[in-house]
Amino acid sequence: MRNQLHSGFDFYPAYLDRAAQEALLATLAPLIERAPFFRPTMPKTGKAFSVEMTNLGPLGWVSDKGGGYRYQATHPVTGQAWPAIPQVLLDLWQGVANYPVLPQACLVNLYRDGAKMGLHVDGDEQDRAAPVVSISLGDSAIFRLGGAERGGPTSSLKLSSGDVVVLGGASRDFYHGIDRVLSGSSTLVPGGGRINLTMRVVG
Ligand code: MD6
Ligand code: FE
Repeated sequence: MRNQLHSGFDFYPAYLDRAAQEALLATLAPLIERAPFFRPTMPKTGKAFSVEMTNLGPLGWVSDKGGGYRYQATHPVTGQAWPAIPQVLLDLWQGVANYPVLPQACLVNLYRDGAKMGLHVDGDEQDRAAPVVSISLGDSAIFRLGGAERGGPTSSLKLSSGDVVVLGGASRDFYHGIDRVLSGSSTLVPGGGRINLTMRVVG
């Protein structure tokens, strides 16, 4: 079932059932072992993100004080190329993105105790026509969606394990973030917490 809540913003609750969520996590585990989670830092202040990250695909999103927000082909700690995006994720993209190009990057966000993500626009991709497809696994989270201007009205939406969100059309440039994660609301992720995957065409 697809709900278009705003222009270009599609919400697919429970797109993946529990078995599919477990299978996806099992597919991801060895890839995350090769490309372990790292903690990005803010471009200006060098302050650490509360979210840990890794990537899949030819390009991965990274941030640090020296280099700022960017995409690069290698893991900032291991120096190795990112593992490929698994076929099951490319199939999911083709099922919901309605866009003729495959994603080059899949950012993997890990939210453990108290992690959150401030309001931001995904702005480091040249191809602004391509949507961003997001998959939530594990603990539920409160997602906040605003508009194109910072400081405008926002609404919140609970994202639960297996939910898929597509930010396309006008909503591709909308502010959004994660207010908080509801700790203990899911048993999916070993050790608890939430994993979010966002697939992007970088351009
Ligand atoms: C998250 N998601 O759900 C953070 N970005 O953990 C995002 O920042 C996001 O859900 C672009 C498109 C969809 C998203
Ligand atoms: Fe985002």
